[in-house]
Amino acid sequence: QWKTPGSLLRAGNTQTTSNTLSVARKAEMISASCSRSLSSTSTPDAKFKVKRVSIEGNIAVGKSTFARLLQSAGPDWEVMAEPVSKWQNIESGTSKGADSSPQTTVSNLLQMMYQDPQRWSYTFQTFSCMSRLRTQLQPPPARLLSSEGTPVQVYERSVYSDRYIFALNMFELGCINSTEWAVYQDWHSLLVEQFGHQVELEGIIYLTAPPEICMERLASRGRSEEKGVELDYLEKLHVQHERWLVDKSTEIHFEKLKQIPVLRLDANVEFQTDPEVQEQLITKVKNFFSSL
Ligand code: DCM
Ligand code: MG
Repeated sequence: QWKTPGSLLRAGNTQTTSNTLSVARKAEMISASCSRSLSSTSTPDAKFKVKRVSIEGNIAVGKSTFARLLQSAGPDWEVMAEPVSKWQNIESGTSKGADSSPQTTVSNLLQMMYQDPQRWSYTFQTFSCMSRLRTQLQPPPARLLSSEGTPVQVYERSVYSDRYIFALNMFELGCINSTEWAVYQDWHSLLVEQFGHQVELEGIIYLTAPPEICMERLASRGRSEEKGVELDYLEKLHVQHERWLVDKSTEIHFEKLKQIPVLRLDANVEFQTDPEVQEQLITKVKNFFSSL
């Protein structure tokens, strides 16, 4: 029933992008070092009152736009963006992480994954999950730790969607073989068991829109690596989200994750421009956060 791996891409997607150290990457490095130095002044206990919530949803459903809306709406909320620019700029010797000095970019793994999913999906899923974990393990900024209200750290996606949406989907498509899938699950479980408590979620916001709408939004944002993505691929990812977060039929290996409250929000609305829609969404989010 799954299409052959190559079919998630339209033919002829061979365009390459320049691999200079992007502005986004620089901003990421700066904000990473800021949050580290700020948080070193706060009390170690304070971080336990900060709630963690992830925003989940299909490619181009509007997570980043929604995250920016949340960032501007709640002074007690801190949004942590997905480290996509790191996946587009693989550097030589990344082991020192975000605080290392600028290095030469050697490849764009996001592009490699979309151009040759069978060859690169495992590598991509390994790196995206690892870099996400590294980003999310950074302590929340001092502003949140000293907040009087209900401080919430909002993540754009999580190590759980990495595994139960993307990696699983690539395995089901045959782009990750059964050996790679066994290895992936083995290290993923180990990492979550060892570090999971530091990035554990109290809640999930699930943004949903028909795959056709995501397709339109994907086209209009025009990320060059995603040019070949087909509707069929977004439909499969949609089904994976529904299985995990609505039907709850995905087999989950972490007990706490099964119990997590999910706020499902319709993203097929004008939340980018319509202030009324924005206010309604924010109210729902506020109520959800205080219920956690
Ligand atoms: N992505 C992926 N596998 C993951 C996480 C992300 O293939 N585990 C891809 C999907 C998108 C891009 O990275 O092409 C993230 O963009 P967005 O946040 O809009 O979904
Ligand atoms: Mg995004």
